[in-house]
Amino acid sequence: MSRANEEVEALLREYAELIAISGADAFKARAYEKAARAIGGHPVDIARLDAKGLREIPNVGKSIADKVVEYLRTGHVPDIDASRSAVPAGVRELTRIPGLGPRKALVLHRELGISSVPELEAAIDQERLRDLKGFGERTEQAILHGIALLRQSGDRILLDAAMELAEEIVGEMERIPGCVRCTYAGSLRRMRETIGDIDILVAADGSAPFMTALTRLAHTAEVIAHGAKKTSVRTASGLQVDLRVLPPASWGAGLQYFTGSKAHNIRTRELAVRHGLKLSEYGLFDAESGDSLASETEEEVYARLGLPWIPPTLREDRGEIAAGLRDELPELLTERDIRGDLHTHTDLTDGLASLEDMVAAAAARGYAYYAVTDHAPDLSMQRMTKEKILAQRAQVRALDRTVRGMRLLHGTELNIGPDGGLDWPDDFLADFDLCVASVHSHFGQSRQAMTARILRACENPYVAVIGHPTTRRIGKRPGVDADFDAVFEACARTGTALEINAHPERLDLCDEDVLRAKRYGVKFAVDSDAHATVHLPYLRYGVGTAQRGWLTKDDVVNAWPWTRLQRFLQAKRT
Ligand code: DGT
Ligand code: CA
Ligand code: CA
Ligand code: ZN
Repeated sequence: MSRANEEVEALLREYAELIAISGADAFKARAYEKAARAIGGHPVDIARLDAKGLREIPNVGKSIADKVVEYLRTGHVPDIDASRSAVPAGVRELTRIPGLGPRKALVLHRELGISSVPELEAAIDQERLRDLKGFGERTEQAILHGIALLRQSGDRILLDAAMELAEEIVGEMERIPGCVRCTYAGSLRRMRETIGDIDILVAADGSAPFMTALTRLAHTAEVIAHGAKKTSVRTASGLQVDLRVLPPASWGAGLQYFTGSKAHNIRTRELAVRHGLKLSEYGLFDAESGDSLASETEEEVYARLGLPWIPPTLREDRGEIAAGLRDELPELLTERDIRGDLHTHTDLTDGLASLEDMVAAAAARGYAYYAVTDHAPDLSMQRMTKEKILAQRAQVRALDRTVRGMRLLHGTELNIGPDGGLDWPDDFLADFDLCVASVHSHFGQSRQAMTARILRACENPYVAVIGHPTTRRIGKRPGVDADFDAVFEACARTGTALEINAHPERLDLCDEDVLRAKRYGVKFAVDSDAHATVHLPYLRYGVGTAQRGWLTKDDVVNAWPWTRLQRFLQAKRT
């Protein structure tokens, strides 16, 4: 996705939030939010568009287009600056609490003068919220839970945002003469779902030009430390970037060390000690003589410890060293193994792109099959009907005949109702090629009710995939409370795949759940849940999560050839 599109998406979202907080005009706030989404999902770099071109994007009218042009030209929009200064900073801080919307934040500020998270905690403690209209004990509990979530995510950012920035920085470094190697390390190389800071490594004989380049990046807002071994900067969005320049001869040892995780490094160092060796960021040395034994590549370092090279996504001290010593590391799923996407949307519901555009973008990715799964009617704002979905099916069938090399599947994303019921009767579901079923409402049910609800969906013969099984949104909404071990067992027994939703804000199931579900023999579907053509590449983050869950291509149904996938779908139905 283009940086300008992303920046403007964030800006317009912020403006929508400011409008909502000031309580002004709900319609206007909604209009800005829609425009933000449309620009974020627009396949063309908006920096190349004029006002007229911008207005051709759905949901972008004249006033929004003018603001965008102004922003792209000057970096500011007076109206947005004005509403920024009109809303107290404390109120905006309150809206960062997951589950606390702008309306409630404003009431807390107006009625109780609360303008920070600690003040809010104190007010809850003194039971001052209960007298406010629309607040009660349940709200208090929800807010406290939201505050805990906020603290937990801290200042970490989502994987995709860190990845895009890191790849750009690596690109810059590689252009500098003298750069022998460059890559990102740390949690990003391990594909963790959130990133604390970005660690960039360069192999070169001299460090100065690289360090200086980092301090001069367009993104750099503040230089935290500028040295010969390490330089740290902070970007305008508050993210820290650490750059280390290593001598080419110790590249492998440095990369191994700075990739982590810390827990994995502790294990590898212990192993070194047992062999009478010493492992550091500079190399693997003989503890007595001090002779260097390996340092240039990671492979050499691991080999000298009696290990195969361990993929970064496994380096979390979850048994990878023991498995490596037994030569039993899994052959991990890669993005190249993925043959299709089984959960995607079009503008028939809340997607931004037409069926034709989504299919063309999918075909360009080289997929062998592709499922269109628009929302079913129980998500009432999507206004789906039987007629509409059948008309889409006819379009899909017609298109399928013209697209070469890629098979189109017509599916739907069903809503798992509060009692586990689905949108349409079984005989109607039977005519879809594939149904994904997901929870989209009633998130607060009891554990018992939620478990029974999901289990009932698993038992339905036409449900092939459970979509985003926990429904969490990272840093925004916790997952639902259910007995997922029971769900995993049911999925394995009924032949229902569990989704690894690759949207960077979801990554649902998460790595640890994947690892646990795999032990039950569950199969998985790694899907983009794309609502725009530019979302299809999110798949890589789902693959990262699958790797962190130790999955091989045998575990993932959309890494299978069509005939095997078809057998899987049929087996459940019969
Ligand atoms: P993050 O930034 O919080 O998302 O997580 P990491 O894993 O990127 O952690 P970071 O940036 O503090 O350090 C990068 C890597 O450097 C880390 O994964 C392992 C290594 N490292 C850093 N500090 C230590 C340490 O005190 N001991 C050991 N063994 N390794 C460390
Ligand atoms: Ca890091
Ligand atoms: Ca770091
Ligand atoms: Zn969904």
